[in-house]
Amino acid sequence: MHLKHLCSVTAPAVAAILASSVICMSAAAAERAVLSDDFNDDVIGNMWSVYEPDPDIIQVIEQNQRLELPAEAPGGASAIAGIYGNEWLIAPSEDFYLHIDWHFDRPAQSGDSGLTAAIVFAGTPGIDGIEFGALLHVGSDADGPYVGFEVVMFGAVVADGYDPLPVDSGTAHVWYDSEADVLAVSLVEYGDPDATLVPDLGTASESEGIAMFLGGFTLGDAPAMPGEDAYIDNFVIEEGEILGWPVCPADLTGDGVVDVLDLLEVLAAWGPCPDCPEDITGDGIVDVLDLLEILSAWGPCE
Ligand SMILES: [Ca+2]
Ligand SMILES: [Ca+2]
Ligand SMILES: [Ca+2]
Ligand SMILES: [Ca+2]
Repeated sequence: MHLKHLCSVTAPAVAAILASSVICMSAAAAERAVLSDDFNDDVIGNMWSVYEPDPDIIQVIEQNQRLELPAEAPGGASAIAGIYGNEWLIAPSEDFYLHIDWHFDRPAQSGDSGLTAAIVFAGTPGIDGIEFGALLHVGSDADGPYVGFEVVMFGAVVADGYDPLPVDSGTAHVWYDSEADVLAVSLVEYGDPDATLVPDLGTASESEGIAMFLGGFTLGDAPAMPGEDAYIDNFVIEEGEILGWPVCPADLTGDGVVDVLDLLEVLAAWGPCPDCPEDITGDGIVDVLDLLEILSAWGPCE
């Protein structure tokens, strides 16, 4: 996370564009989310697994309708905390588009700390995979607030770029062209011509999928970072194919339990319904077979 001095890649004028990005943020709103989380109900929920090995130093908490990452670094301790996809992966065989809102309070920060969104290639969708992926982060270090990215392969940084961070909030955009096998990251918008490009994503993950990690970190000399200073919100995969999700297809409402509310969803969608979640059996029609799926999955999702 602190490998920023390797090579200063052609850093596009991110900073300049960033300043204007706040205005056009809402234009990138999702039309039809494939998978999303607004972090609004105070429970991290079964879409994510929590990685929080040093809660005395940094925590990940869903509260105040967002995912907060409060940190304290007593005695210069360093740690990372966050959430990663609970056994779901993004298929590298399809194009995908995702975005994440972030807030990092620059005036309060002067040491090594920040927020990270990591696209982790292949392997277990946990933090261990991060030695193998693409990291987008906003943070601060001795030189001040920055926005940066790193591409890490087998533990070595193979590309990185850093620019000053001129704003406290924004939206990170990540999109993937499966044919060209290029991942692009931008704090401005989808299709940003100055986006940072990461090649060979699909190649690196061809047998499995791409995992997501969202989190924060503090690297020792950082001041305390309350949750209001550093948080993530509105994770939205707008397009793409998700592998391994939902864990519980009969839980149509997504509340972790199959009950009468899910049954009502099926009844409300009764009849021909191609590509709709209520068609649990996937035969293009919502009928008694889907109702039976609800009944056989009744109760809490495993
Ligand atoms: Ca939640
Ligand atoms: Ca929210
Ligand atoms: Ca439900
Ligand atoms: Ca059906």
